[in-house]
Amino acid sequence: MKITAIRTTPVLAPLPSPLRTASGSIERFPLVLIELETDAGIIGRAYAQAYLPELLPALEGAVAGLGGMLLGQALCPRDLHELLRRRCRLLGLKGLAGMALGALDMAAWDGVARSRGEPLARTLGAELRPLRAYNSVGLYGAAEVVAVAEQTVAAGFAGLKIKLGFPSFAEDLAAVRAAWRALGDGPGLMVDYNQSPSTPEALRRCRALDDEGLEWIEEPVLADDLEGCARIAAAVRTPIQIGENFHGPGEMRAAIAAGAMDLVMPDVHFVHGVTGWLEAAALAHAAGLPMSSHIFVEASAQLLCATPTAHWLEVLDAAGSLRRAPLVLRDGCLVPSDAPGIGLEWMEDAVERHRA
Ligand code: SMN
Ligand code: MG
Repeated sequence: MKITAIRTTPVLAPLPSPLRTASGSIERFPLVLIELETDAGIIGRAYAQAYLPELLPALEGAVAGLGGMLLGQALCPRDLHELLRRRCRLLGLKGLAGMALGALDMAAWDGVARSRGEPLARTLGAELRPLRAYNSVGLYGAAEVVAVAEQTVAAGFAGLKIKLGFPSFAEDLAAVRAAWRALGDGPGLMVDYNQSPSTPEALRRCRALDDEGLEWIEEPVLADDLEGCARIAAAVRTPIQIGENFHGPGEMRAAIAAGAMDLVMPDVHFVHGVTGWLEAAALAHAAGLPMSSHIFVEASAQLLCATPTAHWLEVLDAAGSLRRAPLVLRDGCLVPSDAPGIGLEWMEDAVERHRA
């Protein structure tokens, strides 16, 4: 089976509500939808995301440019991954090049699974199984977070992640305690600083949160401050979680070597796709690190089934407004799609409506 075409569609996918973080707000998710077509009529689907709408044209250009290198190649995801890694050797695979690699890799693996008529997890040799899921939301003060926590309980999630990083720690703590009161003794609670505090301030705030019973504290410092993150992980009992900003498995390997965290959560797109995720999952297994996902809920649900140290699945449904199949949540777990591939079928009218 050979690749005959790569099509890209830029969209601004609406979210149910704006996603405020201490490091910026997202109103609509800038996505590049990808179709990788083969001479057997199979179409592999995936998407890339850019956070910033202003970068959507550049991301689409990177996907189309690297995608063009795959035309005429056999649909063998590992070989395609290696071809692109070699071609990008001089440039490096951080930023847009790595993001394009990751998205094309996902589309290729989706195509292989579709050609076999099976969900991606089975192509990877794993059986589908329910995955403990948490509701991932934005930055809410103590007053607004109550309704969000109540909705989380009503929806049946096993956990809730709220973002922190208010100007004062008192506001952080008030939001945590208000969320806990509304959650009751059911779901777990995680917090995410999105790299916003300085390292000294992060150490102060993480120490002050240490007795709040949190599942984890995420990205307390800048993603590339591995030494600072390691100091915080050593200083507090609450698990420190990072990973969404690992650009490729190599950055995860460096973070493990630095002892930077207690938990990992690679982003399947940034970590260079399914191929990169599988390398990351092996690193986590060897290091004994529980491994969770970051957005990309559809692909992550398939991949966590094939991840030895699978921990939590994040539900922040960036493409939900465009996707035909709704997410299925049961007993605190997300039930992965059993459709062929990753399970990405788009509502064409919604895609047109939200085309960038
Ligand atoms: C996050 C940040 C920005 C967009 C989506 C998600 C966050 C997370 O870091 O972990 O969900
Ligand atoms: Mg995060």
